[in-house]
Amino acid sequence: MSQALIVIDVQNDFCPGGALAVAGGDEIVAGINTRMDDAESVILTQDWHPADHTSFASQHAGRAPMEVVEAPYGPQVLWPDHCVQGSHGAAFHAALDTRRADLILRKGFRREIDSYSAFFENDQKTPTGLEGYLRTRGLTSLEFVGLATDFCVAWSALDAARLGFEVRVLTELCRGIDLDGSMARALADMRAAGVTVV
Ligand code: VGL
Ligand code: ZN
Repeated sequence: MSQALIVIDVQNDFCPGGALAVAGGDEIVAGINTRMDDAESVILTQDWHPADHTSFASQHAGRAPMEVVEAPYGPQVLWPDHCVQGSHGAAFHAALDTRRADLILRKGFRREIDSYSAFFENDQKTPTGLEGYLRTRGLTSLEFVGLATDFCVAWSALDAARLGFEVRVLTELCRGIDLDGSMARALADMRAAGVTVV
């Protein structure tokens, strides 16, 4: 069984000082670099939004970050502007070793739709292409680390499990946002879906 380490969104905006900072987001970088040594393949994802992305609260008059609106594809949390294409915030954390990456997958680049998962946009239908990449390379066992545990990591791991991959999430190398109990819910959902949460 061939194994891939999938590193989710270790970008400046999700680290302390960033626009959507996750507490301790920078603490996991060194451990992720070490983990790359044992991985057969390393894949990085990069949240990559146009400046007028509809997930930004700034695009909705009278709305504040962390409020939830109804998008055509379901409930959508409104975020502070983050990971704008080409910005410093969208760049990988400077200490992340990007040299080992076989693939850098960008997501969230379409204005009208958010994409937490590395596999599908938030309509849960539009594919990013990652499934095809993994299958054509024969990578069947996936290990997830990165940011944020309860959003992009969890949505990616849940989709991967649903697609039939063997999935592990290393929580020591993840950090979460924890919005209204989202952390406990994400961990429970992943376990219920057959994800090995370590
Ligand atoms: C993420 C919220 C918005 C994440 C990305 O990487 O978990 N969360 N965009
Ligand atoms: Zn985003």
